[in-house]
Amino acid sequence: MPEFPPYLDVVDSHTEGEPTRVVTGGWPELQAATMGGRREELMERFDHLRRAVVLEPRGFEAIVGALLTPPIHKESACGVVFFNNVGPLWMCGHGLIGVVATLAFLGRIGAGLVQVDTPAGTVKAERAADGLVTLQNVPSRLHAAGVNLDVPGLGRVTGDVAWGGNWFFLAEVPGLELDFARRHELTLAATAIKTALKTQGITGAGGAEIDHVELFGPPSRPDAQSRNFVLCPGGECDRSPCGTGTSAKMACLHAKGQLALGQVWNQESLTGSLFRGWLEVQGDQIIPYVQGRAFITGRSTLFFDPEDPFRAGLG
Ligand code: PYC
Repeated sequence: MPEFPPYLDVVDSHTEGEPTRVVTGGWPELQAATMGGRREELMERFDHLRRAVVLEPRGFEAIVGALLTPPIHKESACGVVFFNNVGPLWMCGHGLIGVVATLAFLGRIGAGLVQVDTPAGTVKAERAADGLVTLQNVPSRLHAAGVNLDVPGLGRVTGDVAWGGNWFFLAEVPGLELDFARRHELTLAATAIKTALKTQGITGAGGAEIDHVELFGPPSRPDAQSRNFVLCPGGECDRSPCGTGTSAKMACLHAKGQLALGQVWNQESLTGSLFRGWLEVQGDQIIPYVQGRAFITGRSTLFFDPEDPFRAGLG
């Protein structure tokens, strides 16, 4: 059995409904010099701690973990490696907003601009005095438009492949009601799409696995343009509108001439919460901005009793 530290300090929050657990202390320091290297190191050396933090009995499958590390760039406040119930993420929009709220809660930052290094690249966020966070995400792009998939049980599904800090397949599937109460049915449909992507050899750039599926339908809020359902890599759905997913969506709309630079896109989630987003251009890159709010829900210390058969998590 790999070694456990005596304890881990964590702060819990949710961003527009989606939980984040930030590990603020107790995790042995990662040695890799790059954020990509730290992501690998987390998988290779500390998978037992990833599982222990986010899985039952200490967590549950929708929680995204965020390990704070020293920064890579001297202008950054910290680095962060995100992880979920099956492994590390490249980037996480709701999680980054949760990290900013957590740093503010701990008194490590005030209102204003903060820069954070992630495995997908360095991002910036601005925290207003009232707690609203505006994330400036990594450059996002449409990778392949109008991809046809034959999906058992659903038939022909046409969608786009895009990068928003994670890889997404984005589609509208008529007949599916995007309601939190229907999440199990939606999860089955999105999982069938993910399986079809794999069997039909459809990937992101360089053969990267498309590990998020995002389905769209009409909004229920008058202030939103669209409602979504996002299947995350571990089979859970995002309770927020998904920061990287909203970024990918805006990049697709822009590439198709349906969203101008600076035009606001209000993305509603499956739970009715909202991210406000827009795009800017920097050189030849499209930079998404995503605005949302996180609330601190707890602060605790996790213990790993050597006698506990489930100290490395369940499942
Ligand atoms: O907000 O980017 C996001 C995200 C990814 C997975 C869950 N949330």
